[in-house]
Amino acid sequence: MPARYVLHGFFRSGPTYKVALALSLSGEPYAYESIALREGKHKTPEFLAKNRFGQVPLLEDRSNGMMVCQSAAILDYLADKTGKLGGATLAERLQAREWCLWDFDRLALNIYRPRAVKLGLRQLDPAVVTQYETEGKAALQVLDDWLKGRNWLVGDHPTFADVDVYGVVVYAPDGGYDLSAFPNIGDWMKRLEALPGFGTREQLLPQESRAA
Ligand SMILES: N[C@@H](CCC(=O)N[C@@H](CS)C(=O)NCC(=O)O)C(=O)O
Repeated sequence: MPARYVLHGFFRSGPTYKVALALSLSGEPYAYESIALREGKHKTPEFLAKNRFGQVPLLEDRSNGMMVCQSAAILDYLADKTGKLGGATLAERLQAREWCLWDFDRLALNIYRPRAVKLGLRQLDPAVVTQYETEGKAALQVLDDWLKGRNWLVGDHPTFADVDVYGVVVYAPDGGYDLSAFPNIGDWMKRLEALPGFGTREQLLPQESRAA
């Protein structure tokens, strides 16, 4: 029987990695559809019919035909469907969502954009990059302070908040950030990397499509 989920994504996409990581940590097999962003495959009528924003990741649930976009919404959906990584209570679920919203507001772009510049995927005025870096460091400090004396972002167990934020922080060195300045983040990353089902970007995001 084919896998229930199809992840449509791009191997260099941080938000795609978040979803692949949540699926893997949840022990959920998935097919992978590689979307060639450089060829504009995400802006074709066929893809836009599945995701109005014309972006990856997109999660297809073959059991009910649902197409879910925006990585944080996908993580929330998967927690609902798998019963994993969703927090122990409604309060924890809400806190996990709060972290995801904070992440995209304060952390993600400040890391992803300087990384894209370093990889030659974007060209930005150096003053803009400096602004991203200043705000990125401030956000990393908030995260590091929160993790002092805590194993996980929410409650006593890993949730999709950890996956969401890890899926950004792991790209920070590519963006020129020195994570050794944030020891609590480093310890937390090691804890997450030790979880059963953990896979690196390279392990979870192939450059080619993969059936399952
Ligand atoms: N907030 C979205 C961001 C998704 C996103 O930025 N995707 C990028 C790839 S990493 C993309 O599809 N870029 C092409 C575009 O926006 O046209 C999420 O978390 O899923």
